[in-house]
This record gives sequence, structure tokens and C-alpha cells, in this order.
Amino acid sequence: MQAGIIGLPQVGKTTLFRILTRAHVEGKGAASTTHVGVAKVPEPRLLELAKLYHPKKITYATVNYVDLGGMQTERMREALAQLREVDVIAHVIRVFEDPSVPHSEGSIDPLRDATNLDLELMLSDHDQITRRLERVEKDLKKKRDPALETEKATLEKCKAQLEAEKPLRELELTLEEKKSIGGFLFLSARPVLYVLNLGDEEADKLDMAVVRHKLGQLEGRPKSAVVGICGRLEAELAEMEEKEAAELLASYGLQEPGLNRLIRATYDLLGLIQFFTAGEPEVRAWTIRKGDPAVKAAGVIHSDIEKGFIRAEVVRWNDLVAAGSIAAAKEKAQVRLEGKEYVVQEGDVILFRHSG
Ligand SMILES: Nc1nc2c(ncn2[C@@H]2O[C@H](COP(=O)(O)OP(=O)(O)O)[C@@H](O)[C@H]2O)c(=O)[nH]1
Ligand SMILES: [Mg+2]
Repeated sequence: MQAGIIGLPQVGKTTLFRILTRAHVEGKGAASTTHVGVAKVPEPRLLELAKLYHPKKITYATVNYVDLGGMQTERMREALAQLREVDVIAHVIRVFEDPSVPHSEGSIDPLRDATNLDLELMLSDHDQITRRLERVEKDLKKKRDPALETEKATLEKCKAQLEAEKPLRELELTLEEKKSIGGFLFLSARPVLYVLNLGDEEADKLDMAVVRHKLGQLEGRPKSAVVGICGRLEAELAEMEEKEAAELLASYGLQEPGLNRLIRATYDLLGLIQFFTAGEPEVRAWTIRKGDPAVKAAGVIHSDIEKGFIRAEVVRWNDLVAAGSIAAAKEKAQVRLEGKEYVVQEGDVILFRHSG
């Protein structure tokens, strides 16, 4: 599972990628090179759990990011092809003003940039659908085929959506319809995170960014989210000692870097949730998909635990922290015994009992 960082040239993509992953990317202007990096999912609940167990190790969940470089017109085709391999699109949009950094479109207009990219994605899908429909219609003339009929009907539905200038991520499809076009990797169907790269002067009012820049249109849409960050400020924070960074954040009235919200939003859009395991050797966050059963969660830890699954002992993390220990939580009847099919909830602390 990974998120692809895209956007126009000089909007702050590489700056963001570097601080997300603390990775060292060599050289400037390496627009066409792809960089993959791993970001830790910030999780204060792990620290709360650690207070109970004093573990040797704390392990965070992670999200993978790829820096896909600039989406300038002359390399649009190549850029779009790379996008087919990502699960979520993180679209970095320039909002910050800085005369020393040129804007490829000549002016700052975040709504225009967001809309233009979405249109490119829709155009690409529209092309693909048109070509496929021609093929399908030809084949249907030769011989009747119910599966192909369904595919045709679904593609036509998608086409109408695109012609109304709406992305496929906002189109509701039945399971059968989804299956019929499952082989296509439509770009406008990907969840999208609009990342507003703001000037430092907005650091103390990140929440207001959407309203200030009249971007309400981007908010509250299906399979998408908007987050504001101050790229340059975050880059400075990332270079600092923890204490210094906390002081600088506090001076802006902030409790945590904008980056944290960005990573969490990506994680949500990927459809992922965390559950925890806690003990003296390690307190750890694990990643599963929303809706996964306990036996699958067990398999994420180790295939032996999945195979020998007996039961899961489950407690809500806040109940465990409030109780102070598993024994105390058990006394309060807050520890449940669950079977293989139990649907794991975000924030469950689980101990798996297994044979072998
Ligand atoms: N003033 C200001 N400059 C920024 C900010 N973020 C990035 N930059 C500058 O913009 C230029 C392009 O940044 P870069 O991350 O390489 O952009 P990319 O082309 O999208 O990868 C660099 O000179 C950065 O220092 C920001 O939040 N504020
Ligand atoms: Mg770059």
C-alpha cells in the first residue's frame, strides 16, 4: 500500500517527502527520479500503553510514500502512468507566496491547480473507457455475452460520470459493477488527499486555510480529504531537537506538527486501521484493513498465530490504560474473548492465544 506525492513543479513535493520520511534525497531538480520512503504513523496511544509495560521497544505502524516528481504538461503521460501503481494520491498544492520560487502557471491559484489535476485524471480515464467500449461493442456484435454486457453498462455509467466532470471516486457502484471493471486501474477512482502547502504566516491558523483560500469546494467529498501544512516550517522542525521543536510549535499555538495529521489522513484514505499488541518486550501498532477479522489480524503478526488461532483476548486501549493493567481490566470485565470471525476495531489491544 502506498501513497504517491504529485503536483506541479516547485510546490514543495520533495520538501514534504523528505520530512515525511526523514529520508535524504540527493541532489536538486531530480524531477524525474522516483523516491520511495517510509513514514511512521504518529500514535500517542502507544506511549500511553508503554507507561503500563515499560517495554524494551515501541514499534509504530508505517505508510509508504513515493515522490513522483512534477506533473508538468510535457511529462504528463509518464506521470500518469506512474500513478497507476499508487493506492492514494497526495496532491501537493502551492498556496505559499514566495517571489523567489517561480510558479509554473504564473500565479497562485490553489483551486485551479486542484481542479486541473483532477481533470487530467478524468481525461485519462475517459480515453481508456472510450477505447475499451469500442472493443466491447465490436465483440458484442459477434456474440452475446452477459459478462461483457455488464461491463459495457458499467463503463457507460462511468463515462457519463466523467462527462459530467465528476471523478470516478464519487460514483457509487454495486459490487457486481465493481467486479465487472475490476481489471482497470482508473486514476480518478483513487482516493485523493489535497495537501495545501501554506506560508509560515498561516501556521497558527491551519484549520482556517480552506475558508481563507476559498477551497470549500474540495472539502467533504467522498474518498478525499484536505490538510494544510507549512512545508518550510515543518522542514525546520524536522531538523531540530525534540525540545526545541516543541517550543517552536508552541510559539505558533500548535500541539503537533501538521505532518502528523497528514500521515493519519493518508492512512485513513488507504482504508487502514491499527490494532495494538502490548507486553514487556514490545508495545506495537499493527496495520490491517477496515473490516478484517481477528484471524487475519493474527496473520499480520505471524502465519503460525493465524494457523494455530484459538482465540483473541480483546480490550479497548482506553479501558486498558484507565484500568492500569490487563488483570485490572479483566476484573472489570473489559477483556472480551473473541473468535476468528470477530471484526477487529480500530484501537483494540489484542492478545492472541494460539497452539503450536
Ligand atoms: N516559502 C516557502 N518555500 C517553500 C515551501 N515549501 C517548499 N518551498 C521551496 O520551494 C522550492 C521547491 O520545493 P521542492 O520541495 O523542491 O518542490 P517540488 O518541485 O514540488 O519537489 C524550494 O526552493 C523550497 O525551498 C514553503 O512552505 N514556503
Ligand atoms: Mg521535487
